[in-house]
Amino acid sequence: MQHKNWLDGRFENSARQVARRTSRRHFLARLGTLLVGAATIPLLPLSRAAAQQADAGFNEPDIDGEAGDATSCNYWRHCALDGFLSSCCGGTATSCPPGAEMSPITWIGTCRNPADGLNYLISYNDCCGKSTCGRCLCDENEGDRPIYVTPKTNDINWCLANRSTAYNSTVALVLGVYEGD
Ligand code: ABN
Repeated sequence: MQHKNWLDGRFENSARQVARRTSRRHFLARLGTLLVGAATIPLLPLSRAAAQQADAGFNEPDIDGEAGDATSCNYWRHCALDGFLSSCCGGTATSCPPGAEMSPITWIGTCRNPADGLNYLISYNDCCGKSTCGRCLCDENEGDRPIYVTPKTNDINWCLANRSTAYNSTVALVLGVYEGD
């Protein structure tokens, strides 16, 4: 029997790798992964919750006590807001400026309201489709996490899922009382 030399071995390995990568089975496996991945995106609770808000306007729960200054970075609900305040850009703390569209995906923070001492879950939706506002830039990072904890990362342009990815400003929507520890 003839022994394979080093060069034969290298050729054989790379030929096998090419065959593996271009096989029908490999293609179908990749396609399957892609389809399953795409199908699960709308199942994400964040994505669905925020899409409803963006479509239907937003009703916040009743919150006791003084409302505070919505144009200030120190306003309690802005505790994890990294971006320009919609309320300084023609919108309000809960609505985007005219002509801007709310992002259906968001990041979530937990902020304490000093007026009633309760912690609230806050959804930070970016306002998209208009050029950057440039007023009231806040860099509040309470509970901010690295990018691999996606729903808690505030340093991302969440307009990436919108028709226009242009970032204008950000709103802070109170989702409800945080019941955790
Ligand atoms: N989510 C606010 C934002 C937008 C663009 C870039 C960084 C942060």
